[in-house]
Amino acid sequence: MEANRKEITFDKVNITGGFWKEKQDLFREKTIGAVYDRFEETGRFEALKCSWKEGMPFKPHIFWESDVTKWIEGAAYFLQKERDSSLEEKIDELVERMANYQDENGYLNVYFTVVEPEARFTRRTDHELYCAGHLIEGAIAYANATGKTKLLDIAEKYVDLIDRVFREEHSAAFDTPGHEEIELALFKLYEYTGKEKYRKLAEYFIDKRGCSSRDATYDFADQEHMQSHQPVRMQKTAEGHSVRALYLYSAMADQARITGEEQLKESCKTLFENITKKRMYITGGIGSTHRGESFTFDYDLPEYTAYSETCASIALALFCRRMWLLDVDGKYADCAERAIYNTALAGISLSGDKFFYENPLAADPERNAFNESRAEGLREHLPILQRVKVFDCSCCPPNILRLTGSIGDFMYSASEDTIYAHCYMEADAKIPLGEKEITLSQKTGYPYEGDIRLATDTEGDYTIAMRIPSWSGQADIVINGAPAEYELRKGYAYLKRHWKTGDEIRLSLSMQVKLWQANPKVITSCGKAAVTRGPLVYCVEGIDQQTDCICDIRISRRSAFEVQREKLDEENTLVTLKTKGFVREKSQELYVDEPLEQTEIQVKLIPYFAWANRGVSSMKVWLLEKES
Ligand code: FUB
Ligand code: ZN
Repeated sequence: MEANRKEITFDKVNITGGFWKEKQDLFREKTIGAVYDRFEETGRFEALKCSWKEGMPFKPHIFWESDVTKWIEGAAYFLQKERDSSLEEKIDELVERMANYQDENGYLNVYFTVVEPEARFTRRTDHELYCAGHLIEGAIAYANATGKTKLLDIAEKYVDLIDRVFREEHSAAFDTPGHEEIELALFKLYEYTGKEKYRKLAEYFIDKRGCSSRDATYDFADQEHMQSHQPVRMQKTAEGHSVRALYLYSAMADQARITGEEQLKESCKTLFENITKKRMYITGGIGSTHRGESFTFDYDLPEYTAYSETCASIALALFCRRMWLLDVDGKYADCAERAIYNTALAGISLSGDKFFYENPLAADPERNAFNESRAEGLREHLPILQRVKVFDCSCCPPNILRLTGSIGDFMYSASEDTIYAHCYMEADAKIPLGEKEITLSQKTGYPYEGDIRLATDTEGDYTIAMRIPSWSGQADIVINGAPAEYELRKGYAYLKRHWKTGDEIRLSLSMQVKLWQANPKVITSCGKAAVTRGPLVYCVEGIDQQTDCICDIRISRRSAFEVQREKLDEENTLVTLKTKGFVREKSQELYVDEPLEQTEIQVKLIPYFAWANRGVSSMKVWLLEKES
């Protein structure tokens, strides 16, 4: 039996400097307000007055409440660190509106109150339970941050109704949510309140999925879309809508941790392996197609039409964080960082107020006009070249807000005698460990630099397990200046000793630039290489290159890379890479039967998350690899 590991949540951690402090400051100053303003302009908050009538603008949408409560959740994570009365006033006003239209019996969804009240709990695909999940998470976050429990009371009253309707009476037209989310929220509510009924309801939804004939009112493809094609414990491959899938897998991992069930834990591991070995972009993006915003089949990872929704990578990171509580293996934090530092962060502009929904691995302005997914001509969020302030379907902006506000969640976990350091950030932390509370302070230039200094202020016998990322190859660890003795297990260096106040671990990770090839079955990436340094995936943007044909750029793994901290624009400094590359001479012909001469150019690469911040430009992650 493995030691019982506990999550260490962000409230035990204070981000004090470096990369994430800059992000959190930006989000506090800009993003919270920017998302609020857009939601105000688009009627999401007005809708909560619950006074819409036919013919009026801003007809409420079935999942507008989830946008609102996700925004509240994100804002609450910032309030947890720094109270702000004017922000709280805004939230209190929204809570008041919700309290006013909550039904006597606890029901809460504005669409099914003013537009189709007769259709409550009749259509599985209509997101009522998804909204309830986000309500729960928002309510817990706000109560935690401020001590104000009105939203939590609203959420609990609604959950009590859901429990009665779904688990006791079976009076809804379906058994399990069409869009998962409530399951993981219910586990959170169970752990927050200690009330068993919430755990039972979460387990009911998970165990019933794929086993209910009342849910099977759609065809097989739809069942896969909602991960209902099989009972969850039989599912071996990640299928269907990628955000739904990863919220489900996250809840399954919660259930496995809480109940100790081995079979469910094995299922989670199997799904993780399928995703990371066969269905995930090198950027940590998942969901290869806009059709159903879904997974497709093994090794299908197209570049230009990658869907790779921001929310899906956030959900993947949430799943990974749960997995490292089940199984301490560095691959989970490797994957979480891949998703966070690349796709999730690409989801927001460096200015903090514009968003991508999809995160393709290549973009070309001309080609984009004919992009397969744009052919439907319907949705503004289908592959776009510049981030926008709001989408019709605005799930991603508040999701990146809540991720960034709670990013400290990804730093540590703990068992009775071991602290696991998973993702590195500059922060102070107070970690409960057995009877003790361990005070740690971390200093680092991560993700641009591989030097991590972790100092303890608490004397005692315990172990600190430092993750050695798989990309780092070589890692040096010294304690108080002397080489450390440690045991290396599944990507963690276990440092066990009698720690004294002021002891400092210094971990030096090699930040060597790496070129990666994809499995030959990834047909669009054959003959190409992707460049990484540390956890960051790099890309080329047309604006920086000495050629207007970036898809012809060839790089070589034998060429040196110059690593430079430099300004991307007036406001943003980041680490760029420069290397020698080659492009072919231009030709007037469409086809030639002699190889075109190649000329040498300098190629500049920037972190993928920073692309599309300097106007419209072409972009590419996978570059042709020059063999000789
Ligand atoms: O349907 C609710 C959310 O909107 C999903 O999670 C996203 O994929 C987007 O469709
Ligand atoms: Zn989204």
